[in-house]
Parts: sequence; structure tokens; C-alpha cells
Amino acid sequence: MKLYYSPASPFVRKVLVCAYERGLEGRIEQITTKVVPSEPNREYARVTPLMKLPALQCDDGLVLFDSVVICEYLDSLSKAPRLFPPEGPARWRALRMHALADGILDAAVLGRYETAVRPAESRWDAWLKGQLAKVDQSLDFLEANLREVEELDIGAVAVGCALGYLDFRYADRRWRDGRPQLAAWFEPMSRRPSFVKTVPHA
Ligand SMILES: N[C@@H](CCC(=O)N[C@@H](CS)C(=O)NCC(=O)O)C(=O)O
Repeated sequence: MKLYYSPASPFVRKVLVCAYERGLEGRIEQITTKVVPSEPNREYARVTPLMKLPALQCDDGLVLFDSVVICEYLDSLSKAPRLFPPEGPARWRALRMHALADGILDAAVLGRYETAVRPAESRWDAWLKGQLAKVDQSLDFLEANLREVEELDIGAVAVGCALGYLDFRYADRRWRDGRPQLAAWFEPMSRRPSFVKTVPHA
């Protein structure tokens, strides 16, 4: 399988954490790919019309996107404990936490583009503030609902990747302040080999 990859992408990281947790990392070749919304990567458009990372080319040639689909695909490749609970309340809890974490990441990544990519003269402070409010409110929600990420499922993996991205790109915003339980939850998670081997970098 070929994973279109960037070491800075938290969505790619989530896929790789799933791969490590399921013992699949050796089957995945990483293809470093550059994506910037303002600079369409025409070569990559032949892989996925969305030109977003990640995309996974399966061994039969099918290209899967986005990270939500890829994570579930990888989880389906081997038996034993599943990151995607097959049914019942556990499934819906995991999927909703996955959606929450991806929502944090969508807002944080858009905020990053606003400050790192958009020319200074056309920045929109109120819009950035709105994105960061989604991040902060979601972190408060997690602090109050940590029971929902007690199990190592896709929800917990995604939340771990979201917090790791905030450490990587938003360290100055100090997400741990006022959220001691979330901070304590992240400690052992960030020490798992799957997280250590995928720490984001530029
Ligand atoms: N919903 C997508 C989001 C992926 C995404 O936003 N990836 C970013 C990199 S972290 C990207 O490709 N940005 C380029 C763009 O938006 O054109 C997923 O879960 O895979």
C-alpha cells in the first residue's frame, strides 16, 4: 500500500498511528507529498481530486480518502481488537469522538493556513478567532467527557493526534492550562510507541 504522506499532517499521523496499533506499518510505503491550498499540486490531483493528505493507494490500486475511511480500512485488514467497535453504543461513542477530534483538527489546520499561508494584508482576525473558539470549546468538552476516550479506539487515537497537533503548531496557546484531566490523559497516550514513532515535524 502507498500512503501519500507529510510528516506535519495530523490526519496522516492518525492513519499511521492506526497502522502501528494494528501491526501494519511494514506494509505501507510512504510517499512524501506537498499540499498547500493556494498551490494546487497537479500531479497529486491525478491521485485524489481533493488534493488533500492523506490518500492511500491499496494493493489492488483503489485509492482511498479521506483519513476517516483509510483508518477504518486499515482496521479491517487484521483481526483481534478493533479500533472501530463493530456495533452498539461503543461504536457511536468512538465515532463521535473521532468526529470531535477531526473537527478540532479542521479548525486548527484552517487557523494555521490563515496565519502561515494567507498574506498578512488579507487576514481576517474574526474568522481565525471563530476557528480557535471551536478548538477551545471542544477541548473543554473533552475535559468534561473524558470517560468517552477511556478505551483505545479510533476516538482516543484521533483525540491524541489532535492534542499532539496543538503541541506542534499551537504550543503558545497552552491547551493544558485549566484542563488537568485531559493533560493527564494525554501523557500515557503520547508515550505509546505508535505516537512516539509518528511525532509531527516540519
Ligand atoms: N477530512 C480530511 C482532511 C484532510 C486535510 O485537511 N489535510 C490537510 C493536510 S493536514 C490538507 O491536505 N490540506 C491541503 C488543502 O486543504 O488543500 C481527512 O480527514 O483526511
